[in-house]
Amino acid sequence: MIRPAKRVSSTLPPRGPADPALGGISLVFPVHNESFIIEQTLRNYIAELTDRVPDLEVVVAEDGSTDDTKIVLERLEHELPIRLFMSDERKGYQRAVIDAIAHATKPWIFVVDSDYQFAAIDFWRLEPLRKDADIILGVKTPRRDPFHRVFLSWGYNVLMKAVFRVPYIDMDTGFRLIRKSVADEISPEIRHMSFFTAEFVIRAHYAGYRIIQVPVRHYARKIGSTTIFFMSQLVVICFKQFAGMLRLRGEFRSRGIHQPPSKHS
Ligand SMILES: Nc1nc2c(ncn2[C@@H]2O[C@H](COP(=O)(O)OP(=O)(O)OP(=O)(O)O)[C@@H](O)[C@H]2O)c(=O)[nH]1
Ligand SMILES: [Mg+2]
Repeated sequence: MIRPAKRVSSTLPPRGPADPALGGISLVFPVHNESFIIEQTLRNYIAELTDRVPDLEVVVAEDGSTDDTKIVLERLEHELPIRLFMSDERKGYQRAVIDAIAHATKPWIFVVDSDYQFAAIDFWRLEPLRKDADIILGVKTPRRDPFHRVFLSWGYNVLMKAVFRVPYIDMDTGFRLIRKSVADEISPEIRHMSFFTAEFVIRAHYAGYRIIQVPVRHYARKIGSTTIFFMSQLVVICFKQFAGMLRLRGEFRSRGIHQPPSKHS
């Protein structure tokens, strides 16, 4: 089993061009209440990738925002090469990502959180690995979140590794490159864990897909508020996730789904 390095390499691989033979990339941003940062995020990623990724599209999937996010996005739609999808009803992170993936048209999908906690140039740490993998996870190294979040996430990942015997240390990362065919196959099956995307990684692992982990830099949220984890909801979220984990394990058992014989990580 290949474990990811414990540090982000100080040498950044060449900043492109992305290998055209491996196919175009849909850059997908889930967005909810990010009015203060979304313009900076979109402009920086588009500036970094437009001339270096031969066949790029940018999908922006916003829903349920109660701040000025929709207005900002409507303005940017006239200026930037984005495909904008908005909805008044809040979908939640997981459903928003699954719906956005359905809108993507390129052979690869680069799903990135829109609050700029990841550097656009770190895309180049993931991109060259496309030839050897179906899913490339950017592991937050080190994770720049409040202590209670880091601790809970650590416990959660340890539990997932114990229950499903998977080698991944950051399954919910908001920085990942996924082969579109894999996303299309796995997404409709996701049903047990509503707040995280770990279920996607576990299902892909058990389906035998190649998953690679790469350390990437992570930055503290600069502005805006936590949209997924409110302290008051954490206990409920943890309980629901645990129940979802058990249901997923039960489903695997009843369907006779086992670990694939050998894995890369
Ligand atoms: N479309 C959509 N996007 C969402 C939803 N909830 C969160 N997001 C986006 O998903 C990404 C991840 O959410 P975050 O709140 O940044 O999650 P986090 O990084 O784990 O936690 P904080 O940054 O501390 O809030 C961000 O880009 C959010 O704007 C949702 O219901 N719908
Ligand atoms: Mg965030």
